[in-house]
Amino acid sequence: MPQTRLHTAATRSQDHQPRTPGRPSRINPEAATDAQRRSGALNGGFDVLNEILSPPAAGVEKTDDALVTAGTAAARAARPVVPSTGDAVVDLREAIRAKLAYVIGRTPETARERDWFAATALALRDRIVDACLAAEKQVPNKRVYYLSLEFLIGRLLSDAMNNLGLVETTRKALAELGVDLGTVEGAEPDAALGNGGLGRLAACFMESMASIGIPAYGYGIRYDHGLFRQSFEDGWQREAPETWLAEGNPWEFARPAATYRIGFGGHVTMSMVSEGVIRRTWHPAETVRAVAHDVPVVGWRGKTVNTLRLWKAEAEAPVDLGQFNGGDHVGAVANRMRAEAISRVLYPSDSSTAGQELRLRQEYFFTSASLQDLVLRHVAERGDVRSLPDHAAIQLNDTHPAIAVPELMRILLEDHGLTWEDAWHVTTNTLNYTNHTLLPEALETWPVELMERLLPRHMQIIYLINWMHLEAQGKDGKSDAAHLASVSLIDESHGRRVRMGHLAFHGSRRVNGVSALHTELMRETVFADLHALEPEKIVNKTNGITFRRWLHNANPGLTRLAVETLGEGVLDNPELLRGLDAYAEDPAFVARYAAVRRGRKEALAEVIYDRTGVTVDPSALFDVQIKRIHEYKRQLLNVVETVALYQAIKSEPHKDWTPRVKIFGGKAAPSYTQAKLIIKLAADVARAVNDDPDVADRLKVVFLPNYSVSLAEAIIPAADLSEQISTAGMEASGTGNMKLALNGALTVGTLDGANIEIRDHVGPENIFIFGLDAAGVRARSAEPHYARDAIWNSPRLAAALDMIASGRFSPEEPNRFRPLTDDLRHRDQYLLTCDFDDYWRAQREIDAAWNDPKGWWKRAIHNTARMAWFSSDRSMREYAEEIWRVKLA
Ligand code: 26W
Repeated sequence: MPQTRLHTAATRSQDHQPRTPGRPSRINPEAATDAQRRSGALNGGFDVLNEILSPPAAGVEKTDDALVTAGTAAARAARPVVPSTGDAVVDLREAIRAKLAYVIGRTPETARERDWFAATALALRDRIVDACLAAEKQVPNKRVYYLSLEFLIGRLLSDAMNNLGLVETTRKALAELGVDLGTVEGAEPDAALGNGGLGRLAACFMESMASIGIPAYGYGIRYDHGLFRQSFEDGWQREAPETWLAEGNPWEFARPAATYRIGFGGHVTMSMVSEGVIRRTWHPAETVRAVAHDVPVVGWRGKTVNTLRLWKAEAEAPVDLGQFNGGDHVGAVANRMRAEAISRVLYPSDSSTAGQELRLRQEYFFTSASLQDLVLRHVAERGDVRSLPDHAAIQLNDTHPAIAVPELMRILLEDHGLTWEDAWHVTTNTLNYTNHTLLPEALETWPVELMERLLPRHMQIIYLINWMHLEAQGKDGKSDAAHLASVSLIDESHGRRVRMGHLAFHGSRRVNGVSALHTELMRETVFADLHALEPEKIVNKTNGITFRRWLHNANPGLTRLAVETLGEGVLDNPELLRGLDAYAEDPAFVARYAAVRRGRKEALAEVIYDRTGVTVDPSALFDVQIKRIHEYKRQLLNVVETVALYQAIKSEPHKDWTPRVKIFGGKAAPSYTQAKLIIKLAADVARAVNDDPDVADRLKVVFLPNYSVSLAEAIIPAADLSEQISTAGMEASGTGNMKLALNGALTVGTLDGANIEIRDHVGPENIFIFGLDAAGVRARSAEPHYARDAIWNSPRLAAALDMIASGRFSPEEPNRFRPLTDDLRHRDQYLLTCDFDDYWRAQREIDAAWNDPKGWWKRAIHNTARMAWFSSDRSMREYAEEIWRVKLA
């Protein structure tokens, strides 16, 4: 057995000690298990309504890190310190004080903001632990295992406080210590263990599963460095390593007792077990240890606590003493470096496969550790691995963990002695696969040669699975070469490569897309032939977002308004938001709704000033496009329209233009040259427009650096307009579109991904749709010279492109943007030119709508009122029922 559990006996006391790597932690177990914490608000009932209803004290609105300027001392001085006598507050205050002293080793006088954050998180974590330990004792009938290479969770403090009903208690406890909660929240680094949509979806799903009571584990990698930090140097994106763990992570429990060996390379031997029964055994050349680190995920009202288990890679031996003693001090740790590299950094691309060996090592590393862990748990609880499908449902988040198909087979065959048929039955009744993209460059394939070298046993298993799969085609009379080539797990057309999507599809019980359109396109395009073989397999599960984070936490003002209008039930049942429809034209309600937005726009204006130096007017229309930078998402369409608008304003400077602020945020993959050039163009256009006295504040352009979950929380409640303008058929779903609409931004969008379902829910009169639909895109792409014709037919587009190409925005380098304009003129794969005029029309319609405030707010309120279906609680219920077959209480 190449992979065995190193230790089984959990050493609880050790497990529960908070780790603060990089710093000797002074742990006082007595203080850490302070009995007082038991009398906290957990036992005292939830003051949720009060938490939401009580207006935040001045200056303690949710803040973004750049806004947190008040130092602890200043914050202390600004607040009168009135000791409380309330039990919950006193208990928490004392718990925080104890953590500060005995875990962090600081006094209130010497503590930095970051120390207060750690002490607060540790004190709250204690309150989570009780529920956690209680959950561990129960064996649920079925658990969900969500395998994802990415979990883009952001900050956890607000989430934890809110779901435990302890926001006000914490605020008061800290205030009595002279510390401002907003400042403490701002000191938490974002856990940016993901790139974008797929990673954030995994985080929303984890929160929803805990909130609706689905027993679940998330499995991923504990990257030392999450998504890179983005800065701008003269408008060019620069990347710097992100260091979220530099001062430890107070939320996590290191679990050295849950460590597994992960093998790589080596060879496979055969032996005869009995007559005719051959056993193959893998002998890896190298092994790496996967050590569990658990982050508790608290559900709404603290009912369920699930676990996000992240694996850290460690070497078998920290140092080769022989080499060290021989004087080779670097060589002595080379092996360790190679092992630890696996969990060192998140791959920063979500648009094309890196195709590098380290990526495949990451994928196998976390998949194998997770499967070993869950199989061990199952056997410990149920005795027989054959009943795995009855008690476990595994969800593969995209193809990144698709190696689970041969790995689960290997574990069942080698470690548990199952027959091939039994192992295949267990595998294909436990695994499920979610597809998140149909873009060809993002569909994973691995060279057979690399797989054979790194995972020789898995490659054998894949060959055997494929052989049986293709044999079955022959039996069904479908043995023509074209059909076999299309359904084969191996692509023979560009060298021999394993198609991870096909492997995941074939090894899963259910395969899902993430919006109605996307699922339909899966059936019609990439998986058409596999779909024809098993028409029941593909199902749709439209994405969702957790309202706790994206409404309650991000927008407490709007939440308070909803609660005051509809009652606190709206916190538990988002469908009740529908009641706001009745207030869409109620002047008093509209005034309050508008005031909430205004407050958030003022706050965002400050963030914009702090980070870019640009002054914007909060009464202008805030037009927001926040997402990864990718050609198919068409930030360039937005920038070209900005240039056209700039030209229009310049040619008629005295016209009554609707004031607009175009706000961009998003990162480009470091190697994605074209995307980085789009960022630079936005920056150069911003410089020209913002400085032009003719424009006089009627158009401002800002690119906020280092877009993150926390920045999204600051931008989304302040947005008036949401840009969802991808080429139809290319955005699988989108989830930012849901967050913005829920918070009352109107969408300008194409009929793509979940935009279509958003239109169905909010009503066509409350969304601005433009451009070609997916069928139109397909037809138009087939026309020769479509871009040339579109530009020819649109003088406005032609003029904007000419201006960019002329070097007007880059006088120091006139040809800088030729790669963009040449591409639009000659190729335009994303049909920007074809959609331009209709986009312009929609934007001018939006200008007119903005000038009718009553009409605008009515539409905004209808958006908030009608988005309940997009709660990830709904998504999770659908998965539970139709994919996982998990019964909900
Ligand atoms: C291997 C490189 C790579 C890495 C990640 C390719 C593709 C990905 C992801 C599948 C890209 C991604 O994040 N897709 C997004 O998933 C969201 C959640 O379902 C959707 O809302 C977005 O539309 C989709 O682009």
